[in-house]
Amino acid sequence: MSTTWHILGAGSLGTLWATRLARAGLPVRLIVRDTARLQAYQAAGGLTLVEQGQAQCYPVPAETLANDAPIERLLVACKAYDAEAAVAQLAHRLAPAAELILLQNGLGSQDAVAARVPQARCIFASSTEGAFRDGDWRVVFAGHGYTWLGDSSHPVAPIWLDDLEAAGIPHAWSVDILTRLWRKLALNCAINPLTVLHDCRNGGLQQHQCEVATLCSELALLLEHCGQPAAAQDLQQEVERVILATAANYSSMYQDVANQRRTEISYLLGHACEVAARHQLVLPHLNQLQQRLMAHLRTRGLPSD
Ligand code: NAD
Ligand code: KPL
Repeated sequence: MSTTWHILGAGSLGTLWATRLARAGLPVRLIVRDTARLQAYQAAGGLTLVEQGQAQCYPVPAETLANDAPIERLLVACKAYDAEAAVAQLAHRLAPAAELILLQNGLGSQDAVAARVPQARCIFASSTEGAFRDGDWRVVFAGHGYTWLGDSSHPVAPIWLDDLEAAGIPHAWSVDILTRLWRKLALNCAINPLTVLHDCRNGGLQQHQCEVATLCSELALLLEHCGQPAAAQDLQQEVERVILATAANYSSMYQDVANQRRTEISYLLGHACEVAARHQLVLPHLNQLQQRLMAHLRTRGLPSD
């Protein structure tokens, strides 16, 4: 009998994972905040995944945070700023050898979650898949990608990677997951805030090459100082490549701001600046970027953390 996948966070990525696991016949349970959300979910009849224009509804069973059945495997699919508090509400339900898979972008939230549940194994993930909600309990699979998973304190891959194989979730076990997360964080720091401040698509940053290059050199310095030299290698070239390859797209942070949604700034640029300060590393352009972005968010009435 397979272990149940509990999914915390019925948003874009949570739904993308829940529906594919359920489609493969694996046991999945969705965890929603409260009875009102549970009733709304039950009225909808399940989670809908839209792929290549085709919508399919999956009646994944759901429960509230208040349910007290033990949890052995938990996919944490909340935003970085919600992850720690959401997991804290479930900590008492975790079985002794529970495993958590943390899908959050950026860095900082994973360590906060791990500190809340020291008895559990926390597996970090970095995903390039793309999905967005086009209605309550409805998600559009927008971009095929890959998910790397890893555990820097215990490099042996878990057997449930077979479930991901069965569900058609493209993935790989990574022995250097922190390097991957730092590299993605650096890419996001070099691109996303500037797209917000210059009000442009990723491709618009081709008009701001000097600014991008200066940020890349400060980010590379930071990565070298915090024990991640591999993540620093050819950073600027990769940033330029991503800007070209995604020229027509709006960055995720741009989309958050445009839709009046809280950003994950504290786990991206905020985390970079915090780690730099801890290493007494002076990175003036990165700090100035953080200040400009925070001021911009405040003028839009959005949280600056
Ligand atoms: P989302 O906002 O669509 O979904 C998060 C869900 O978590 C929401 O439904 C929210 O209500 C729920 N939630 C928050 N706190 C909760 C609580 N206490 N109890 C129950 N539910 C709770 O977010 P998303 O886009 O799926 O992103 C999740 C993470 O994955 C982010 O860190 C994001 O950066 C990362 N990511 C997203 C994508 C993507 O394409 N969407 C791609 C790569 C990485
Ligand atoms: O991941 C991204 C995002 O928009 O969050 C890219 C496309 C790499 C830009 O930083």
